[in-house]
Amino acid sequence: IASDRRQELKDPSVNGEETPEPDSASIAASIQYHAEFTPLFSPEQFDLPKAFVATAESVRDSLIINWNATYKYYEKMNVKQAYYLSMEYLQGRALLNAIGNLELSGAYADALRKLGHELENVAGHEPDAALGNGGLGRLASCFLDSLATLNYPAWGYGLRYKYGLFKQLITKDGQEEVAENWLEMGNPWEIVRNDVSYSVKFYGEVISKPDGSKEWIGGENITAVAYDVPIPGYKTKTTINLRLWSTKVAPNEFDLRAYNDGDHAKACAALKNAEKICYILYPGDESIEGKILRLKQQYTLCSASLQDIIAHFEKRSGKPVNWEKFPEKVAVQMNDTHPTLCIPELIRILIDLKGLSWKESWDITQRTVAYTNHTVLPEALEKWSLDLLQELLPRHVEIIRMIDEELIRTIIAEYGTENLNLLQHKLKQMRILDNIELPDSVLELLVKPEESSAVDSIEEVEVSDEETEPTDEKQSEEQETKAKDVVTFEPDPNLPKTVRMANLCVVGGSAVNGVAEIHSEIVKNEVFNEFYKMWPEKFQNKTNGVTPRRWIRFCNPVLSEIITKWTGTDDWVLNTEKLSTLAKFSDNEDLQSEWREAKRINKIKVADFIKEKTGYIVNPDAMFDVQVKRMHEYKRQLLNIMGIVYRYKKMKEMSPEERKARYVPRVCIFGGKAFATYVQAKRIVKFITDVGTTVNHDADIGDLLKVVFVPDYNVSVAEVLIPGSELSQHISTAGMEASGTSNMKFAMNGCILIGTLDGANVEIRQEVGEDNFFLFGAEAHEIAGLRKERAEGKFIPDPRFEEVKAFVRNGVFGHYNYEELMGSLEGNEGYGRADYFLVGKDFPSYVECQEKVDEAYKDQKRWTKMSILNTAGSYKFSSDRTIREYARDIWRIQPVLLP
Ligand code: 4GP
Repeated sequence: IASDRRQELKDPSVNGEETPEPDSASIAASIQYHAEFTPLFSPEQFDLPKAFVATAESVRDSLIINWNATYKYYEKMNVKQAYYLSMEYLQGRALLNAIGNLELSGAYADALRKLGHELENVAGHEPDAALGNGGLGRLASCFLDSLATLNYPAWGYGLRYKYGLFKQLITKDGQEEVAENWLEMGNPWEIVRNDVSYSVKFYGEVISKPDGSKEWIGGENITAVAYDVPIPGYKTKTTINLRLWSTKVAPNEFDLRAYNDGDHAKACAALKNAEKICYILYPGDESIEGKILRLKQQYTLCSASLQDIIAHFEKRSGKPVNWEKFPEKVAVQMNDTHPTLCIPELIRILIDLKGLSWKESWDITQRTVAYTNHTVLPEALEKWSLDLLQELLPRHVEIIRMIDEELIRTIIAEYGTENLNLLQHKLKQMRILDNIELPDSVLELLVKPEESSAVDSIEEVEVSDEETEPTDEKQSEEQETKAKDVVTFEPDPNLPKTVRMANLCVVGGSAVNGVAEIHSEIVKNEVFNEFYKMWPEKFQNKTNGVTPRRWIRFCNPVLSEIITKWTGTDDWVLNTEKLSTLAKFSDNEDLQSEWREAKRINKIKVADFIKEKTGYIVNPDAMFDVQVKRMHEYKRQLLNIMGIVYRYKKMKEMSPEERKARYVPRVCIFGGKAFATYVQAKRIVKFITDVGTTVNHDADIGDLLKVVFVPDYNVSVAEVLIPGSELSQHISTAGMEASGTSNMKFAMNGCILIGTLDGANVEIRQEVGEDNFFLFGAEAHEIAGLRKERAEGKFIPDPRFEEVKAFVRNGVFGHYNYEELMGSLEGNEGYGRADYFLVGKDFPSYVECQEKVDEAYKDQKRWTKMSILNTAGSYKFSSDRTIREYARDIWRIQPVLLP
């Protein structure tokens, strides 16, 4: 009946694969069909929520056709495929992106108009798929878009969190978190594959079998089920897959007897236990239960994905399976350390289930897996308690011990056993197992034959400082002091025994990459320096990028039209090098006035949005100055707001005429979520909103200064704010921001950056030109010295900074206790790390740089030229460029065009 009805409605997807290009009439029919048959809504209405679901389902039909064609072709050609494993994907909304990529935006807009709705309003009813926290998750989503667009055979794997991260409310007390129920109305983009499910085990024990092999048995069992989200490429039929795992109770685990006996809690325990794994992203991990849950999440992602990847490989390769070929057909990328367990999991499957030897399995794994590092913050380099891991994944711990032993042997082979001091240093830095005794077989290597009968081990050996290896001044100094100490390979009973996941990634991966040039240097020279010295060839840089489809073409249609007009083609969406053509017109008055007009249209949208979300009315003729990103001390939203307070204070001290002449009117916009347990970040949110409350109601100031905190920053909010921004702030303490990607989006949209020499800012400044970037602040190589100076009490703060702190302490922004916040910017005992992020140090250069921004803005011709040159110079930061580099240098995959 449904099929007949579809015929009647002339649904283009009914008659199989060869469908004519859909026109607005056939699209309208398809939307009507889905509206009629969608079970979510009552029949009489066709309101916006229903129109959204029906429209999305009609788009999904086209995507499924392309998805199937892509899948079948890859099967047939048995191509090498890359698999991106990530705990986070910040997909945002999909409707406009999908129809844009299918080049059906016009046809869909017409069809919906026929049915009484505007496409933009319908699209606004889609909830954001916010399965991520920050940059790392959004990068993964940009990569999927580029992979599909460039026709690379690749899939993403992740988890289907029921509630995502959280929804941020801004109240008078600052940030409040509530669960984000993004699946409440169903998700029209996903296709549940009940036939693609895998069993995932926890706990239990490992038994040795008579033939010497091992088996992991018993424990808790759950089932991971695949939910596929089709990812369409731009102007191509290639549609790849984002496979998200959802967890449910394993068959036969539901306790029917308990249920019938009335013990419902007991009967449902297994059910809940399985389902809760996929409730939220990053559950609080202060408690032991929280830690177990996070580990279970990570292992679920790794185990289900690898079982699936291996099943594909076996199916495609036929019998008998030649496992040697596995790395020629499969590349696995670990997005940060969260999927590290895929290393021991792959080895476990190969040894225990496929019967390969340790040597073969280890070799295959190392050739298959690669690792991207996204942060240098020590607290983010994951470490798990050995005991916890041992209990939850006993077989994996055995395998990790084998990898650790293999590593120790490699280190010994490289550096010898003569210099035990040096060896101790290397093992301390590089071992995967931290503070854990050396395996006996290794201890034997360290004991000279004549000593072996006298001592059981060489836990304590006196060494002389002549044997140290002075690689550089700092190190030789360090070693000199240590050389006088006793060398010991015994664990310290007062320290925890842990597994260092990042070290496991470096050892197990074929490649390790940072995400911007400066960050990759820090990765080599600081974070993983000892590994770099041993395996320099493993280390690479892959500067991040963002998709120009979502981040200009679709979110900024007015600017896109101008770019197409002035570059003479819309080809720039695929070949961003074409953007550089704009540079030669940067002084052209016609282009300049069109450019300004586009910005104004986008600013009006931002002003409307601000009014809707915060109630504040802002003037679209003011400069829009934006800082949107996760709330974190190193990103220094505090520096920004302290600068604003300084500006406000100066304004208050001036006559109205004076301040009008001196300052450009500004709307300072903030957005970003603070992690629920991050107290200091939440204090900063509260501070920003309090400053806004005072400043925005100050009649003396009027439109000269407004401070707005936009709640619940996410992909869709970014799509509104970025096109309408003029200045954007990327002001992290140098050396701490791995790359940043919103800086790239802002530059692409003709927004001028104020920033430190950090992350990708360095490369953006190079590309757009030094004159078109507002630079300030200490550089990465100075930071350690500056922190030392601070700690020794030698730092003398600028009087302007002292003035601002005193102003805040006077209660100008209300009676909330700002003592902790202000105190943290001083060397005071008891306030944490005493301005560890060097806000006080960079404050004077920051406010002086902001004065230059005002001067530049007063000259609108100059400003517009800078803006055009930012777009023109941003072409390198397309994720298409980044993905080509990963494909060429790490995954070794080729584009595959569907016939
Ligand atoms: C982020 C980094 O903080 C950011 O600099 C970078 O651009 C982004 O990854 C993508 O590489 N890191 C995270 C994280 O999101 O959770 O560590």
